[in-house]
Amino acid sequence: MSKVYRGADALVRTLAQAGVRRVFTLSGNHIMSVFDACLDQGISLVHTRHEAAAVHMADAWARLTGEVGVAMVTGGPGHANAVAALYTAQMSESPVVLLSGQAPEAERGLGAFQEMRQADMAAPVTKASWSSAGAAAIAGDACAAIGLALGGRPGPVHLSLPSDALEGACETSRHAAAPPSVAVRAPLLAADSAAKVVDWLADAKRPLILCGPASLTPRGRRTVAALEEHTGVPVVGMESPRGISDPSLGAFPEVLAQADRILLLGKRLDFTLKFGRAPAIAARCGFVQIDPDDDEIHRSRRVLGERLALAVRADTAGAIKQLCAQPTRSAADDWRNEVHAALRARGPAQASATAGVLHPWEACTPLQEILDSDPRSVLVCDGGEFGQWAQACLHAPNRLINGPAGAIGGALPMAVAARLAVPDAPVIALMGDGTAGFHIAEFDTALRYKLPFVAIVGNDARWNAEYQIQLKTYGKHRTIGCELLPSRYDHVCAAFGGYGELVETGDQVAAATRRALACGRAACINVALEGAPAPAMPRRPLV
Ligand SMILES: Cc1ncc(C[n+]2csc(CCOP(=O)(O)OP(=O)(O)O)c2C)c(N)n1
Ligand SMILES: [Mg+2]
Repeated sequence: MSKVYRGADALVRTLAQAGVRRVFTLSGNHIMSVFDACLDQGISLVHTRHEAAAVHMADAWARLTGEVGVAMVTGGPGHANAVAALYTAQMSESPVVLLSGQAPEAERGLGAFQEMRQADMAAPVTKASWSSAGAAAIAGDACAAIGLALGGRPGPVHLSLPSDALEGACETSRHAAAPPSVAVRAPLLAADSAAKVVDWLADAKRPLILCGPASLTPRGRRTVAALEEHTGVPVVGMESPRGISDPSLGAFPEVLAQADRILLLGKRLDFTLKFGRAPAIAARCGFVQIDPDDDEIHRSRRVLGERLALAVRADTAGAIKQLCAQPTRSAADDWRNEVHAALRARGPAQASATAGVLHPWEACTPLQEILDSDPRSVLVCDGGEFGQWAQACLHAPNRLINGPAGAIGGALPMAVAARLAVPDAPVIALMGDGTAGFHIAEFDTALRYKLPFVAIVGNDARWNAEYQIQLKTYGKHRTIGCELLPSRYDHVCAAFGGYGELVETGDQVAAATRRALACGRAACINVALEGAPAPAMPRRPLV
């Protein structure tokens, strides 16, 4: 075996120097040199059953650890499969780098095997997307990709790697670039701007600080909690595709409509906030925005006009620190209590009227005790109606949801990566039956790598979220194309070698989940479910 130092070696060395410990991947012709190079650099590969699953895993890893999450796939169709999952990472502001092998540069334009305009394809769902120019460029490109993903508003970056660049020789000393020690950040918020913002908030009667997904990582949640403590202004994190109707925010719309001043702190003014329009937000409510992106600020200016009192381009995490460094001014405790009561508000307990099936409330609530049993528990919730119930009923210090992208299917692979990121705590992932089918083969990945977690599949034998839309919009005689079979997803998991149980009564949920956790293998609890609509916003906050 020759010991030529290749582009692939430069890539892997650069990743290792940047602190990357594992790469989520699926093999393919164009990237086998990188697999080979990983043997020498101590980077572990987690190889999956679908390229989109590899990206979802990198996304979950990034959100839970705060590190960059790296996915690597082969060129052409492997790349195309991966791109779909980048949208979830993009909307969740998750620092992911997708490395895709590519047809060799020497064959470009000749109709090469799996030749495709890969960088163009990934561009709309990434912060930056390009193809490496050759072996000598790879280390620098990898550094740049990581720095870009982590900096500013975090998000996915794509780098295509022609196979002849990966396999081509490059010089060790010249081309192993220094590791990216710091991300490419937006400017720091100046102290006088921070003082102005704090004063502006203190002069409000009913102020709110709204944060976006990047501030809702485990570390982010701790810093925004400190910001609320310091300023006395309620801070609300928003990361749901259902926006202000996020079921985990209870009666939030009631207090949002009363706010007189809102600080958008890295929070986009988009559909999740009804574009700032009344009645969701009062027409006279003023705004200040601190955001790492000029584009976001321009958009807010266009939409809000004079209601935007001040807008500053600045790094979000740095701005939180700077705001916390300002002297506090007295804040209205009544308002803060009112906001908290609204956020806590939930509808009443629910039960299914049909024997042998559970209402989603009965399927979810028994799990809280298990999540509470460990301070590092991980809760993963997908979308769909069952996902909304899970988000309304359950909370945990480590929480991953599908995010503003609103794409379903990521929860199962995310749970696998969550187990790697948080090795010794319970990982519980809740998803609908339709959703479970997207990446069900990732039970195999979990079993191969001995990564136990419990998937709770709410099985109502339909794509219920869409069925509910049909009921409301077209009536009960015009439902079509949303029915599924009451399939035994627990048996599917068992067939891969995992643990499975069927649950048909509420009192079995906690016991079955405990048995699943105790068995130490990936597990699926298939819950026979009544297809209820997502929880409606409770009308009056319960204090
Ligand atoms: C990738 C993707 N495809 C389709 C949709 C549309 N969609 C949203 S929820 C949903 C139904 C989900 O069904 P299931 O997982 O069974 O959950 P349920 O709503 O039945 O509880 C569908 C099809 C989507 N959001 N994302
Ligand atoms: Mg369903």
